[in-house]
Amino acid sequence: MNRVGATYSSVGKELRLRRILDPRGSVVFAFDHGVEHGPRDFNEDTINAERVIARVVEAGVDAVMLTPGLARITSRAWMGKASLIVKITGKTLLRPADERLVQSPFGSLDEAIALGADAVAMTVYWGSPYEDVMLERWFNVKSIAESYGIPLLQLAYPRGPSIENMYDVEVVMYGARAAAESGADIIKTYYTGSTETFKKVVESANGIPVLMSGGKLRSKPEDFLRDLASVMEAGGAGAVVGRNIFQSEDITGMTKAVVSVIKDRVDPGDAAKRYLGRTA
Ligand code: FBP
Repeated sequence: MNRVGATYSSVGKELRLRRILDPRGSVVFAFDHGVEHGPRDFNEDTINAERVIARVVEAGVDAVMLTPGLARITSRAWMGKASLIVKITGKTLLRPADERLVQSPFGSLDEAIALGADAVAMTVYWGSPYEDVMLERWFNVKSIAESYGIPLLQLAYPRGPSIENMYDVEVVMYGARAAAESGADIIKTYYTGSTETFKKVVESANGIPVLMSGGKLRSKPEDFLRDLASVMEAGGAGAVVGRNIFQSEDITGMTKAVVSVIKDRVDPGDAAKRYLGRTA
């Protein structure tokens, strides 16, 4: 293949993206909840991050998305076994409610590179009164990441006082389009509730891969697996899942079920039966 137009950084970016994006569909394990939500998300077992990550990685995810500090603490669990996405923005629920519409810097591009990251993740709350602050940081990181060939994953979350329903298809489409126009290499956003509507989100991203954001633990795992199947049918590139995996009664089984639905298009009911022992 003629690679004459390629630059060092375009080759580097392609190499890194290949480590995350499986053409069959990608599964990324998000585990930034210690900062985003705090201890309420964990139990006595899952408070040990390395133990959780080891199980999920063993069960076959493509990548883990961690804060720089957690990547360091848990490196034995993922190193050489899954790709690393370092998330360098964050906020805690300890801050006042009206300050939660902005994510602060939570690490740097340099730290992510030092950790060997395959991509860097940053949140933009489209529609927030602090949109400009988050965009300024996004573009500062973007311009340097571009020169090093580091892909940027954007958590493109529409949130703000003028947004009545952040899962509304037009609103999610808007965020996905804006994320694509801001130069995101991978977009992570909300599921809009149906294949038909999620197709529009994928179209809105104009070819930039769209990953579904997991969301709160569903009471029935089959329901979550059905959403994943719908995302794949809509042309989604996979999912970034946190709570629906690590808050599951069977972390390994749920990870395998998620992987099988996304990568092998196993029927959600069959996956729940096979990996979680659920009966219809
Ligand atoms: P989940 O699958 O648990 O929803 O994780 C995805 C994620 O984006 C995390 O990366 C982040 O911690 C959390 O959701 C954000 O949650 P919130 O909607 O409360 O801001």
